[in-house]
Amino acid sequence: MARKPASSATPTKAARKSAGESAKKAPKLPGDVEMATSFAEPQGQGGETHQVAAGDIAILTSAQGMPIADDQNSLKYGARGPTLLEDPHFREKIFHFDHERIPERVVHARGFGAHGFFELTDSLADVTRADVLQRVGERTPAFVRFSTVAGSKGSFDLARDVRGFAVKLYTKEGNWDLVGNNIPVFFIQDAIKFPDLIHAAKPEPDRGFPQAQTAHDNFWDFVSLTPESMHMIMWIMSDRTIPRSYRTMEGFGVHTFRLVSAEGKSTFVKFHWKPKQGLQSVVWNEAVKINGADPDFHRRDLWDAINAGDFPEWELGVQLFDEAFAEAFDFDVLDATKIIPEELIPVRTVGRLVLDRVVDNFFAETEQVAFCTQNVVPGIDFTNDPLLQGRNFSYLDTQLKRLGSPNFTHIPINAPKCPVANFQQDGHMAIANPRGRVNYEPNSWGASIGGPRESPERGFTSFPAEDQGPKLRIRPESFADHYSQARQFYVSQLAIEQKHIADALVFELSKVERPDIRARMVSHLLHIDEMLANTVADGLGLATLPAPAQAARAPLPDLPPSDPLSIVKNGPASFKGRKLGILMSDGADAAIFTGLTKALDKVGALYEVIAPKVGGITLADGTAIAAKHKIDGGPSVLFDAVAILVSDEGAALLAGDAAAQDFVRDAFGHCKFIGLTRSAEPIFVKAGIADMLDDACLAIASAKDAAAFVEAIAPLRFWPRELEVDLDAK
Ligand code: HDE
Repeated sequence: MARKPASSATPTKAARKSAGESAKKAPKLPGDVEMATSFAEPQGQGGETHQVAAGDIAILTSAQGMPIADDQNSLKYGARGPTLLEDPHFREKIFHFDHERIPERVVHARGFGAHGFFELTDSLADVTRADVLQRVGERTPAFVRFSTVAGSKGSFDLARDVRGFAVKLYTKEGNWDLVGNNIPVFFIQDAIKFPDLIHAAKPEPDRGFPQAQTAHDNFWDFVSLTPESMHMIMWIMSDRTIPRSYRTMEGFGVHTFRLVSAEGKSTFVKFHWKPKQGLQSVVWNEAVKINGADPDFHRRDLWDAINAGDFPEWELGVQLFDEAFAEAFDFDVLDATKIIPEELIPVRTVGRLVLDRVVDNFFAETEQVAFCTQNVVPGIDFTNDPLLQGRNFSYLDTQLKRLGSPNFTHIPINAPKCPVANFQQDGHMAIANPRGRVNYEPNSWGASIGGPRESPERGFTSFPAEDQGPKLRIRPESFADHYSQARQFYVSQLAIEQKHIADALVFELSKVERPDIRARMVSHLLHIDEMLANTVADGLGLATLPAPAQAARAPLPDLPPSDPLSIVKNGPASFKGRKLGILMSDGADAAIFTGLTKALDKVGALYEVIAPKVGGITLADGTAIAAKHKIDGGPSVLFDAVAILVSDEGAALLAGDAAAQDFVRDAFGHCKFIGLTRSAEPIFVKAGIADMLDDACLAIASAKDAAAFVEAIAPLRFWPRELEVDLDAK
């Protein structure tokens, strides 16, 4: 039985348009003169793609620019016949789709990037000839990509993990990539162990899980057999690995680099990025829940902040030191498992990094950006840190695999913003081949067509460090102390932060199936802090304490605590840039709501309304307020503090709702500041916490109270509460 062709039963707007339904004004074709914008920036000799006719709707075209008449149906014999191989549009479209994916990064696969600028605030002309570090006030375009390390591209943002903090500065003398982390030390001292470390941290190879977490046997097996990782273990078990936002974490270059002056003098340097927003983290139970409520929590946060004009900012700091300091220092400055305490070498602030523009296209920019540690500029140089030396090979190599061609430098996000002139040519996707007849040098074609020449004056020269000695596969004796700085980090933390480290160790090791691995970890902790070792052993239910691990070198007597190592000591100064969740119902007090939102605006904070229905609520005075979330889509874990503004009827309604109960119970359990109107009480009663309310649960009865509440919520959390709500603390 013949059936009616169903093809254009409900043609889409675009199909109607291209079928010429509006015949009044003929749509412009790509070739027409009045061309305006292109989706992709023209690059090299490539020319414009995807042309858009000015003042009109773009015409859909094939990749070759052929206008498309019908994008809804493939070409067939009859209405129900076989699809014809002849259809060029269908073939091209499917072919392109089939090839959309590129390999994800082998580490740091999940990330998020943004554009901005670096501005020099203090010239480093005295120690380096790096052009970007000469002139105070000069701005250099920047692109930054933040990332987690272990998870794959689609994993959740709040994994307990190190964060990447990779900065590309498009300087006038080439791209300078400072590919750092949010932690100033690393797990290993020699790059040859990197594949083992990453294999151990990633999902176990037979089963393909766990995803984006180190809480499994292989990771703890490897690190417990690798004592050099103990300092890093202290950092990753601290709340540094569960940051509140990319905006609220530090960045570190990790390695010792060199700055080289115009006179050829070398100064060692460690790079620091310090967030103007203060250091902020979440708590573990919260992180677990955020991952379910909003797996994109960090990328959304950065996107929202930049789009709202609240541009995140960091100071660039440098620790500068010479050979004499390096010789006298207790540790080897080439050992990436060590810091130089700021009390010994103060951090000199020399610039600021501001992120003020989100990407236009995630794939083109964030995914295709290619950082390479070898990308330095004249005046910046490497040291012999064996981790850095290994990275210099790895990053260039991995880009070839990921981006498929040595011409990845032609991709706009990777292309320098200064002149590029050399004789490199051809290869896959060569879109910026040099012009002219001459593609070699030396040549005798003269200045105009002979192409670029070296510049001994301006060009990059390596610092002529003297190195000699036999070839050896050996770890220097000066790298042998694995515990002293781990202890220094631990004793620099406040009691609440030390508790979080112990909690994290117990949590992670409780996921480890082999008891001998758990005990081996405790044997290392005994060198770091006996109390910590005992607490963890107790938390794991170890029957006896193991003997201390064999130490390659006895730890130094106590190193002094260092304040910059603590998050809480370097927390936010106000609620600026943070977000209040306001749980509301119909009939909520209008004066309080207005007072609260005005006070938040005043400090530069954000708020979101959570309501029984996403359509919003009506205040007692009849004003309609839009909601951002329906109650079960806006749990309190998404906010820095919460307020409950409800009427008596609203409270009665919400008190019986599990999501509303969770809202207040979680806010309380996560030590958040809570503002509440008198009517809100039934919700707290039903949540079972009404008789526990403390000094950080603030009554709001007027607009004045609301303003006082916003002042009171400046600290990160109300930590004394944790001792009341955590079994481990009792
Ligand atoms: Fe990386 N690392 N890494 N790493 N790393 C990569 O490069 C590597 C290390 C860091 O947002 C890879 O393009 C080795 C330390 C960041 O695109 C790869 C060693 C630090 C990013 C690689 C290290 C980092 C990467 C994977 C040990 C902090 C993400 C994809 C010697 C200072 C950059 C890629 C982005 C990415 C190798 C150790 C930071 C495979 C061999 C230490 C922020 O090349």
